[in-house]
Amino acid sequence: MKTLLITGAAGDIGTHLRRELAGAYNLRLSDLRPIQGLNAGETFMQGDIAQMPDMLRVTAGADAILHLGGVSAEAGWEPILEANIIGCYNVFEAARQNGVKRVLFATSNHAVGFYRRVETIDHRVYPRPDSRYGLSKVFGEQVGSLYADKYGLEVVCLRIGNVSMKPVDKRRLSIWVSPRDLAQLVRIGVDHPDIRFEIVYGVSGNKRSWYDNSNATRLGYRPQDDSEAYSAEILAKHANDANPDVERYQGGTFVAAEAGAQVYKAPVKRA
Ligand code: 15L
Repeated sequence: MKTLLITGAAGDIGTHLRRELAGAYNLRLSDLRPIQGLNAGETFMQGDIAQMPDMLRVTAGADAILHLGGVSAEAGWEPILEANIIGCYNVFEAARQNGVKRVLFATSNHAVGFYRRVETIDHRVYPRPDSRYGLSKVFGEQVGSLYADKYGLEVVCLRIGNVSMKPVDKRRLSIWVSPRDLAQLVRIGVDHPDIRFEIVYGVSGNKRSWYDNSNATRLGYRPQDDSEAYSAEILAKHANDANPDVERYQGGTFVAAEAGAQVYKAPVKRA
């Protein structure tokens, strides 16, 4: 059975995936925070992604890495720099040094959050990060591209929408991913025989999706869930946001996540 290292495994996504991937792989869980209550098939190795010696230690002997670790929302530059830029680089570089062939990188819808909601975008669009957090995710995708082209790593970038048991608001109806659909994408990422560098959207088969996820379909993804089942309930509770920028752009509040910031009206299409 393959050993899958999950960084940032103590977080919400890691916790969902531990449950969904149980029995599929030996799960090597890593995080700064300790994880209590390990299940059969799980081991824990404490590590700080910002410290290269830690990453060399935790990645050694893994068959694949799912890199979830880092800051998971908009924040100041310093924590983003340490965890999402230096930390992300360390994970790819440690994988290379240890001969771990395959890396799945948890990127985000916020790498492309300045696309408008009237647009449908695929895996080939130019990045349009909506925040320093989104920018760090673009950086990680490009580290993956470099390491695939230069060193032959097999890299899957999962542009994750919002993971939860049910979509929580109107925006999330378009970007929701159920834990079992995300787990299916992870399994494709770990086990598909023919991967070089891929970007897929980590979303369920949502009727209201802003994404053309044909690259995931090509790799065999067949989502089981669709947020539409929750739309009546959500839309009865969630009106449009009072801030038109939050409503206009796919990234929602992340486009305006700075005190007093004016959002420049990004054009629908760039020249
Ligand atoms: C993300 O990338 C975040 O990690 C998550 O906390 C949510 O904010 C999600 O995006 C979202 O857009 O809902």
